[in-house]
Amino acid sequence: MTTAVYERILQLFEAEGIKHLFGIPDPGFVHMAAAAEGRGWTVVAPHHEQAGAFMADAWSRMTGKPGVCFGTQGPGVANLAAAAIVAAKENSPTIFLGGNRGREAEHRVRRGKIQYISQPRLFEASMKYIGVIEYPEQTDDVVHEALRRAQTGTPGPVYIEIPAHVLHATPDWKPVPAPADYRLTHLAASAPMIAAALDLIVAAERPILLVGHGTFTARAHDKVSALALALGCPIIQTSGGTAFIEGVEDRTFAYGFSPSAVEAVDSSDLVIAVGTELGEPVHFGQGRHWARGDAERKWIYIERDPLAIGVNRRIDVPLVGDLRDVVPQLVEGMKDKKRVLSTDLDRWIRAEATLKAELAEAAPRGMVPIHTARLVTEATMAFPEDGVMVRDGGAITIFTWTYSQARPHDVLWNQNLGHLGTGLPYAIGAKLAVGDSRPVMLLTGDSSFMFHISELETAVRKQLPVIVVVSCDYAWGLEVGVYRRALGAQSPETEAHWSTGVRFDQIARGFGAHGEFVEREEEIGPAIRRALASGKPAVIQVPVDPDRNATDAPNYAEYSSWAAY
Ligand SMILES: Cc1ncc(C[n+]2csc(CCOP(=O)(O)OP(=O)(O)O)c2C)c(N)n1
Repeated sequence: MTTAVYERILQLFEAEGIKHLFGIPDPGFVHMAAAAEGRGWTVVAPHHEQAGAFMADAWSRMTGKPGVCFGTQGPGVANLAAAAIVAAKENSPTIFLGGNRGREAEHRVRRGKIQYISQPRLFEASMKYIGVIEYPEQTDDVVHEALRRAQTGTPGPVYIEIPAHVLHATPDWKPVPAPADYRLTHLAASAPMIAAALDLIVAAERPILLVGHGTFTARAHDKVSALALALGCPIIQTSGGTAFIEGVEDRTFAYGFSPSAVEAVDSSDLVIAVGTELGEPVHFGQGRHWARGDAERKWIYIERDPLAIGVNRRIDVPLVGDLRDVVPQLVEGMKDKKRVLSTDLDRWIRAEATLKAELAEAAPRGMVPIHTARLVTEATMAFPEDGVMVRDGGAITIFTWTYSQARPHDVLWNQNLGHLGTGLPYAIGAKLAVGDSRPVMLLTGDSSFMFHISELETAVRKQLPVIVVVSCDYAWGLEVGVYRRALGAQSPETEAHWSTGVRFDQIARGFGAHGEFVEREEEIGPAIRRALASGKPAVIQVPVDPDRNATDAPNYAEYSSWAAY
């Protein structure tokens, strides 16, 4: 066998079901990229390595597998370093591959080494593992350790450096092992802990399920819906877990933003928390909406990392394990148990439906430029069947909490770090994961869209018909309100930092995408439908009233309460 290191790495990833690669090829990666294409992989060259890493992250979120991106020695890796911070904060098991010159450059005592930096240290703060393949024979060990660490415990990014001198070596290889041969692929909770959890469940009168980001990135939608149905209880979404699970959409309420959620949380006597860090946006499960009844309320926490237990709050029954294994254990255990189903659930469901209908009416109509609340209402009413929603921006994101009329089964946004510019790359990565089976729609602020607008070309080149709806106030919307509140005055730089003449629809057409400029609310839905019918990537630019966008963000007090805990 004469397989080179670069191809062996691909074989090791294939064993994990990975066949997508994101990066800008250079001499260090051109062989790997070509070999990947030859092996039937999809190779995507973005216009910025950071965007490539975001695409890999989104692909991972939609498949439950690690995404893989790469950066060329020096500058490519420098661009990846910022994305690594984002991946770490988002608990994303993205694998970052870095090229580098041969290892003799590392300790060569010279100044002015061209396109060379000592790269591993750039990632020390963000990576769960850093491995340099110093010798070709270490390839399997390093790649397996990376796959192991990225996917064990709390998921997170890893960095593998492949110096030029090992890339083309062809040592003898053993057969490629299956994942279960080198890492833990299942982790069920212990029987006594499951029994203790079932005792709490049977004794509870008003249980709730608190569902976070991890539920969706683990692709455990069905398993968690079975638990919600068995419990007969509401699902409360964390700010990271804003998707709706098929079949139980109507009993799903957003923590803090939905009065039904607030009432369900306040009156609950048992919380079963799944796929969440219990972070600041849920007030650590103990402040604000939880405060009343906190001492009596019981907690079951399903979590992969034993070190997370008891940190943000006291946990009565920790179920340490992979939620994909533990949730079915609970469902199975409940089969022969009698449960009284919540009598309030129907009332909460009706209240939520009434509220959503009232909000759809209340969102101001007839304004030109359009009110952001009306844009969100119309765009989410036209949200395509079984679509994947991607969110990016400031004010538009906050308006969406309250006004969204859609109940997407997957929502991607940068929740933990709040990193703008992820929207278009996430949409592209998600579309690559779902293919033709599901549409993908991004709702974004205009400034956020500008970060990686060049990736429209990538979407066109790779024939990925993502729909982008741009809320356009020609400013850093949310920050305009912040400046006004802080300074009591307008700030030239936040309010007029770019020309009001920017035409995203024309930019889109310039890239070969479909573009529409929509000034009237009644045109938003038809424009989204035309965009879907075009079969192309599409940008729908909707100018919004900049003052209302800056100052009318609803439920702002709830949003700003996050950091208070
Ligand atoms: C990378 C990054 N830089 C800066 C910020 C701070 N920030 C949060 S919201 C916002 C304004 C976003 O403006 P826009 O995309 O136009 O959305 P809008 O607020 O108008 O909906 C900024 C600058 C951030 N979250 N991320």
